[in-house]
Amino acid sequence: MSKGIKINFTLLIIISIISITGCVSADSVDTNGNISKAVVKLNPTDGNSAKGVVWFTKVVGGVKVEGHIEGLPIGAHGFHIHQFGDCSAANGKSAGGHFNPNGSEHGSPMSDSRHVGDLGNITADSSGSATFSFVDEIISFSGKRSILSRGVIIHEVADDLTSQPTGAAGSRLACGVVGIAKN
Ligand SMILES: [Cu+2]
Ligand SMILES: [Zn+2]
Repeated sequence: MSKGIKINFTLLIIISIISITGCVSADSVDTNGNISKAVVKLNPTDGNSAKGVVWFTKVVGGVKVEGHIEGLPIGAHGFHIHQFGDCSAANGKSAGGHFNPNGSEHGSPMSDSRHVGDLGNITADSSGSATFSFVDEIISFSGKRSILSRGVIIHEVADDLTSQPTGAAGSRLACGVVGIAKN
């Protein structure tokens, strides 16, 4: 083998290693297709100002939910995964009802009986911002309970965690669709 060919061959190997590891480490989907992180960008519905981003990260025992929402009225707001990843309607109603693949009753995220999409409430401070982080044991990135491509809704008022089937959380202030995160 001539010296020139050897150098080219070495370069090729180095470039291959960089591109392979680059793909694996910079993506939230591993080589087996398992997803580790998802994200939703929430946009205000017609006439409202609530907006923000929520990240979903696979952790031991569940999925960590971390977000920051702005432009909210002060106080608690119902926060749910809804059945459809469809925010096309001006009022957000196209996202359908709460994501409920098990046909359960509406409830608190801590309850045994809840919709998969029941994530409870987020609370806005005096500046209209809500920052939150918690782990949910029910939502998933695979199978029947997968939240990928589903809708996320922030509501006008608090979810009372009891009223059927919506928690009486009022109208929809912001809507977004859960997608696979870049990293
Ligand atoms: Cu909702
Ligand atoms: Zn519900």
